[in-house]
Amino acid sequence: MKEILDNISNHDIRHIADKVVSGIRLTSAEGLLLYTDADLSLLSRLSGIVRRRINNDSVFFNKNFHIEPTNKCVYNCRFCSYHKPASDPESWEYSHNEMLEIVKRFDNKDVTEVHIVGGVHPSHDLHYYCSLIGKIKNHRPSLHVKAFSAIELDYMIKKAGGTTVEEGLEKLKECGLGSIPGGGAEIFDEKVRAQICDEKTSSAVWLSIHEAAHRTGIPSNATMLYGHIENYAHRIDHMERIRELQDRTGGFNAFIPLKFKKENNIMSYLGEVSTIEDLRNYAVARIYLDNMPHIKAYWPMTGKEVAQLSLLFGTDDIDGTIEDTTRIYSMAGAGEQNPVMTTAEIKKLIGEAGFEPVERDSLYNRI
Ligand code: V47
Ligand code: SF4
Repeated sequence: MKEILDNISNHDIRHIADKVVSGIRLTSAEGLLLYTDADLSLLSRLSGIVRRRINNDSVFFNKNFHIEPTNKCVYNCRFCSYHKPASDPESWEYSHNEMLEIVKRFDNKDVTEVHIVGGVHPSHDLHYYCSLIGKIKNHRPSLHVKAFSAIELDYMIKKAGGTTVEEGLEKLKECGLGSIPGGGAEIFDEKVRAQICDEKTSSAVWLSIHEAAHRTGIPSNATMLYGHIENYAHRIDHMERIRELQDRTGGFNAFIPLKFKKENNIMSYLGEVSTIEDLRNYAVARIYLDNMPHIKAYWPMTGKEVAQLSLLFGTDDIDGTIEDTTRIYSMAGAGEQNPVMTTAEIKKLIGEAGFEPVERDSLYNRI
């Protein structure tokens, strides 16, 4: 390592690298310098040091499937390729029975998790979704239900009325909610948010819902939508707000960077950032978020090859088998049109990159 450090000619980057090697937290100014001034090979080395410190050579995956209850949404995020107003002929929604049928399709498979996210339906409230989770858990008690972005939670709890966020989350937990996915975070900077998703739940409320979930004993994930109109300072600000909350609660399991995909949305004109940019971003996230247990490369979005490459840039989780049950990302032009990976394929992908594949449950216990 000394040799690597000695070869760094930029004085500031050398100082940052020294701090990373010594396990000292970076300031936001230093995080920004990593984005702007560090070369890719150094980012790979430094993120590798942090990932090994936290996760050794393990790369985690799980066996899961998705349910997308509806594409009807009261909001109109400019980057979204999925939502439709309730009056649109292309809008759809599943009934509880139809969603239970999806769950039953996996009765003979050893999946451990169902991931449920969709649009923010105008008339479905907390009671509707509690009842759905209850029916799923009744049918298959061992299945972990990871469900509803903070945006859906904000709306469904307000819609039901008469409960605080914390009480609403308690109720969902009693019905069987196991954890909360990381969606809806986008970019926390208020000016950027106003331009890409002005009607949506604010950054402060997103963070307060996750904080309340952690207080209630419900773990969660955090995402960041990057590669659109934001700049590096916005990304560092986003990660800083997550790092600060994680210091207080320790309730986040994973951070998932999501690259903006351009198909079928009104921000298409922006194009997409390169794979190199994705790798830089994974590495900076791994280095900056020193208190985040896992950095996830979500392969249905990145494609299998970029997910594999990202393992050399700090990621240690590639999500799951998916079983061809999600369309949200393929509609935006993501790499995988029919996402499904067998356990053998996942293990091969991880092994080829030089890491140890570890099947996990939703709370990162080894299976
Ligand atoms: O919040 C929407 C993103 C998110 C686009 O917690 C887009 O394990 C790129 O949260 N290009 C929802 N991204 C998905 C999500 C998620 C995904 C995987 C794993 C987990 C987890 C959570 O999808 C939204 C938004 O940021 N998104 N449109 C688009 N055009
Ligand atoms: Fe609705 Fe989510 Fe799409 Fe925004 S990103 S329009 S909240 S489905």
